This record gives sequence, structure tokens and C-alpha cells, in this order.
Amino acid sequence: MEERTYGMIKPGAIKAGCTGEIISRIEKDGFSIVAMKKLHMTKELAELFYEVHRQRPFFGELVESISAGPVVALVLEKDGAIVAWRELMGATNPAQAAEGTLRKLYGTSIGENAVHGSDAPDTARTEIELIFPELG
Ligand code: 3AN
Repeated sequence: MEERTYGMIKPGAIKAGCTGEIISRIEKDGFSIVAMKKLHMTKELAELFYEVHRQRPFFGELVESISAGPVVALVLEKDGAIVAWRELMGATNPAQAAEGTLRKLYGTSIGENAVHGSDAPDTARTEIELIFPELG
């Protein structure tokens, strides 16, 4: 079933000049890019975005790193997009990510892991609505 997910290229990967390669891989893997924009998340928006992680010890670090520079926000569409995008991203920790995945290729640490992706249909909906309210 055609499904939408929210993807995001994180500031570290953008700073390293990997945006084009990541977008190219997304297209090669058969995702349609429904919407895409470059934005600089404020701390307030980052806190809202990562609200579910508020109690985790790395919350402060997470908010700092996602608001440290611009991100490229994406709405991606494909059959089973949520799982497919998580497979293309690879494991959270780049050191444990499979060969050829985006986090293996472009991530440098668990906190600087190049890309974000929604983990379930409800989070995909919430994240898309938060960053792309104009699609609603
Ligand atoms: P995923 O992004 O693979 O769904 P989550 O939801 O467990 O992983 O974590 C959200 C984000 O928090 C990750 N993308 C990563 O950047 C960061 N993160 C997760 N675990 C740690 C950790 N132990 N230390 C620092 N940052 C972390």
C-alpha cells in the first residue's frame, strides 16, 4: 500500500556535503519525494519534534544537534514507506548499521547519525503535520 513517511537529513550530514548523495539514493530506491524543504529548526521546534524522547538522558544533546544547522525535511511515499525508509537508514548506531545503509555511509556516531525517519504510522502523521502543516 502506498504510504507516507517523514524523513530528515540532519545538520551534520548537510555540513559534510552529503545532501545530494542522500537524495539521489532516495530516488534510486524508488521513493517519491512528495515534499521537501530546507529549514533551520529552532530549539523550541526541536523540543516539540523530539517530545517523546524528553525523559531520555540524551534529550538535550539531541535537541542541540538537530538545531545546530539546517535540516532537509522530506515527505517520502512508497509501498510500505515507513519500514522501507528505516531499512535504507540502517540501525540507529552507525557502527552497527548494515553495509550500504545511509547511517553506515554518512553517520559518524549514534547522535550524529545523518538521517531521521518516523518509526510508525502515528509518528509519521504527527511529524509530517508538524513540519509540513501546509500539506494538511
Ligand atoms: P531512531 O532514530 O533509529 O528511531 P531512536 O528513536 O531510539 O532511534 O532515537 C532518536 C534519535 O536520538 C536517534 N536518531 C539518535 O540521533 C539519538 N540517540 C539515540 N540514542 C542515543 C544515545 N544513546 N546517545 C545520543 N543520541 C542518541
